[in-house]
Amino acid sequence: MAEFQLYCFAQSGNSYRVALMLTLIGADWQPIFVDFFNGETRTADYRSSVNEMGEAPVLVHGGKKLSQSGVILLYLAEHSGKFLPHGEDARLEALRWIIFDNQKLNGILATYRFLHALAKPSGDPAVMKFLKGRADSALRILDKRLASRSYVLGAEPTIADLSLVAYLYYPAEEFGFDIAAEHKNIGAWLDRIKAIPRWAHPYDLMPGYPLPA
Ligand SMILES: N[C@@H](CCC(=O)N[C@@H](CS)C(=O)NCC(=O)O)C(=O)O
Repeated sequence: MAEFQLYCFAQSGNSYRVALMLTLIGADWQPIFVDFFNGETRTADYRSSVNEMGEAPVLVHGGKKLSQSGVILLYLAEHSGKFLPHGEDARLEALRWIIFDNQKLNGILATYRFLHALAKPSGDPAVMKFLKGRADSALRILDKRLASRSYVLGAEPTIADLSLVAYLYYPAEEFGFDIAAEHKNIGAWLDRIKAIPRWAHPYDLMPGYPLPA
């Protein structure tokens, strides 16, 4: 058995943050497929034996079982010494961006993409308009941040970057708009992260793609 197990599925950008981190740090890990689209995270069994919050990702490492991608990223950074923000100020700054990301950026973008590309029926137009406005606003904030820095905290990539890329490599058709083309600094930053050795696309890292027709 691999050292780390990750409960995840291919369409989950929340899980991708962790799958990417494990891959970039060269960890010995294996995915455990979560059948999200058939309701696995809503089952009593999943909630009692995997995650009471009913979410993926969940990381298992020896006797530890962790959920919330931000917590898992911090754990892996401290464990490996890689993508770790150094010093108290940098650590707090990374957490500030991770929380912003979870709530306002990928937190909203994930729902928008789900309602656009995966839900049946797809989202109500008024709801979609509201979510798109919120997502655009958060993307503009990140784009501005990246105008004067290579990565979110500065010259080196950290867990803040690995959180913020969550849904941003999925195909533009799944959103109905092209994030990298509309936000040039984000586009350049995504290319820089893609150039880190061992980078892989979410659909190549996690099981469950494509969805059955
Ligand atoms: N803030 C959480 C979000 C996790 C999350 O919402 N995961 C989705 C899958 S992409 C999920 O399991 N949703 C189930 C639900 O909300 O019922 C994290 O970053 O880990």
